[in-house]
Amino acid sequence: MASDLVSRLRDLLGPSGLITDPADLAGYSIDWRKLFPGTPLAVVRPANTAEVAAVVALCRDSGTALVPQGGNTGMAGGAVPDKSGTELVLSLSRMNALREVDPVGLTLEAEAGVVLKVAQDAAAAVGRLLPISLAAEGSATVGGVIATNAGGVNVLRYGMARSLVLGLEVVLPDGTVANGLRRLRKDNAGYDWKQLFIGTEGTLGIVTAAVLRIVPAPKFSVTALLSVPNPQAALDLLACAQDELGDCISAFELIAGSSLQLVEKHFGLKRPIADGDWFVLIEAASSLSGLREAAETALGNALEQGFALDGTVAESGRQAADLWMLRERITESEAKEGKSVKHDVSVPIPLIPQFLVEAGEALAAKAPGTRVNCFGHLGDGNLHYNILIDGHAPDDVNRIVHDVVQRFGGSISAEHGIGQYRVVELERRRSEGELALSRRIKTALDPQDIMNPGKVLSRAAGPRFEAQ
Ligand code: FAD
Ligand code: 2HG
Ligand code: ZN
Repeated sequence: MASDLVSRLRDLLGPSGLITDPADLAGYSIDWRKLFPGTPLAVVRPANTAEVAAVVALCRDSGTALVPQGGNTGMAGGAVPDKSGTELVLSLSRMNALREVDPVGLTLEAEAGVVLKVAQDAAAAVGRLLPISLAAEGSATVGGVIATNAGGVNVLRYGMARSLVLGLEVVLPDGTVANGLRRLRKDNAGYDWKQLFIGTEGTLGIVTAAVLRIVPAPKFSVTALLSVPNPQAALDLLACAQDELGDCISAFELIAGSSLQLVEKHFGLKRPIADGDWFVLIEAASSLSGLREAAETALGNALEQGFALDGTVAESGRQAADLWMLRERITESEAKEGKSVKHDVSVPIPLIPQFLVEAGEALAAKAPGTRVNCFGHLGDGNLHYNILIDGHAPDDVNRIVHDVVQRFGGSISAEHGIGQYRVVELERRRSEGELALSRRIKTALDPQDIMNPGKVLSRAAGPRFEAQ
């Protein structure tokens, strides 16, 4: 049966569209954190939407599970197959045409496999900005960013990936192509069905192409690194900066001093200001002059009121990039430091200082010896509250932190998604009504449970099929 499918796939896609050699499968089989090793039946690399639809139709007819994969930079193990040797990985890597950049209509149309950085550069080449930025942008793809509803460092100003998607083309689990590649700002004609495929991690269909919103590129920007006495002062600084700079603030990142120490230890990068417990990396951008003066006024006020203790403002693009490098190297430094459990959490912004106190207390009491690596997008209420577990059981540490998150009315995944990493925790913490609704949507679109099964929701063996 499986060999019959593989030979049909070979006929359909030709030699460059199918990988079966175990050595070549390796790179597609495991997530970058090496937490979820899998064994694919094969990897298919269709060259266009029609080929994707034909592959999906073959999978539908044979009941074969499919796992869409973009750049495989996801944080939740969503893009890799299980160990059964029966799941097909569908890589979008050959669908990498950047179709059009429209600097007047402010749109960019790209196939799903286009690397985010390539799309950003294409927008920049005509003086426009694709306003989504994350440390994995050199490998993450347009399709993956949409499928995970990625966030990154500019959400504060421009929103998450969802807010940038104007049009979408998807292949449904029965092989139907839904082409909604419209370039419209306003479109209330019928259901806005594209929302179903944004952030659902390839469990409802395969994104094959998208039209994204771009914006005029700001001409001026200011980047500053400040040390702050505590997280509450960081919030006071945010309010102070918002009073002076308004919606020009494009990034407001909180970084623990211990996170910068990891970056210094593993990459030799030194912060240009004195050591401290907490830091804020702030960026503002505008096309109107006077930004730097406004930023200096805001920072002066913050220093005067004691919200900031020390600070530096980048004098050049190079210095700004160096400040950002301190922030962007944290993930890799954490990986080099040891085994960690990631918590990509959000809580209401004003509650962040108290959340940090209570999460710290819970860990000290129940998992002594663990170390916190905390950094993240303070302006969005999203912290990466990662724990170097030093011998403790990952699931126990996970529950301790998520219990506190739940008490604060927060989310256990602000931007990275659920994948296979957080399925149990999601099902533990979402209300029954919300889970029932999610299962109903999944069953309606994918009654055979062939589209990335076991990701986001647990496999269909139980309630989904019983409900039919
Ligand atoms: P993959 O990892 O290949 O896939 C992710 C999920 O999407 C999987 O479930 C997969 O099945 C599905 N998928 C992929 N392509 C498609 C498609 N075409 N159709 C349907 N489903 C698809 N994320 C953030 O949100 N913010 C950050 O700041 C951030 N920083 C990161 C920094 C580093 C160093 C790294 C390694 C990762 C970071 N991430 C961040 C996570 C990751 O980069 C994003 O989730 C990104 O959007 C994933 O894109 P990808 O192409 O690599 O997707
Ligand atoms: C970031 O903000 C990413 O840098 C990665 O979302 C976070 O490593 C992490 O946990
Ligand atoms: Zn992040």
